[in-house]
Amino acid sequence: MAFVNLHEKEIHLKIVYYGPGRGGKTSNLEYIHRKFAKRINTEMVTVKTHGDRTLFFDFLPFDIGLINGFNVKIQLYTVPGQIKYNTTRKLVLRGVDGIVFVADAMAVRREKNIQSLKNLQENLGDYKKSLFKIPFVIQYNKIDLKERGIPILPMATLEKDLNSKLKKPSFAASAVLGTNVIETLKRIIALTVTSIKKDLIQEKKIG
Ligand SMILES: Nc1nc2c(ncn2[C@@H]2O[C@H](COP(=O)(O)OP(=O)(O)OP(=O)(O)O)[C@@H](O)[C@H]2O)c(=O)[nH]1
Ligand SMILES: [Mg+2]
Repeated sequence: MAFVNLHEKEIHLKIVYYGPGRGGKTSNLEYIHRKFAKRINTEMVTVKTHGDRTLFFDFLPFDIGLINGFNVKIQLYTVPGQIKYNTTRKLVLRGVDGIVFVADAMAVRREKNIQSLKNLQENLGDYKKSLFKIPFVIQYNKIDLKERGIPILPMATLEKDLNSKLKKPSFAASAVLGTNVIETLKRIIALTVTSIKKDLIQEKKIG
């Protein structure tokens, strides 16, 4: 459940970008930060090893304004995709309200996507949460590579591999060009806000 301060009328929503190493999670946040630089008056926090790999996580907070009289603050996080950092991934998932799964559309990364989604399911399970219930959006990233002659998986294959059971909203995207990056973000925010509203109404905290 999101952090809700009834006194200050403030809600914090935690959205985590998850997915295989080098899939483009950090690049999504970097694009969002660049695009909304004027409106996001905080710096993006990021810890990288050599070669740009995320070591702990990236963190990007921003306000989306008033919803039902509550000031809604969004906190975007990325996890480190490298297999060896599972403890950190699990920590970042703590208290998560919504998830974007950034899959890598490159044909050579097919198995890595499937492995990473499985890993997400397991880690969420440890928090008694389910991918079927949590606000969730899938992004098939790096579609721009097709133009450069790099083999990309057909969307139908990606959908079959990753979304045939979940049936969640999905976007073909390019985090470097910005294609569908904001659309992905808007969709996950909308799903997360709707889900939190439902929870709050159930608990009769808002009318
Ligand atoms: N061509 C292309 N390259 C991309 C795209 N998104 C990310 N990349 C590149 O892929 C590499 C990895 O991107 P990151 O955003 O660091 O990936 P990550 O998912 O944060 O990786 P980890 O932190 O290791 O989990 C970088 O060199 C990016 O420039 C994309 O849409 N198209
Ligand atoms: Mg990263």
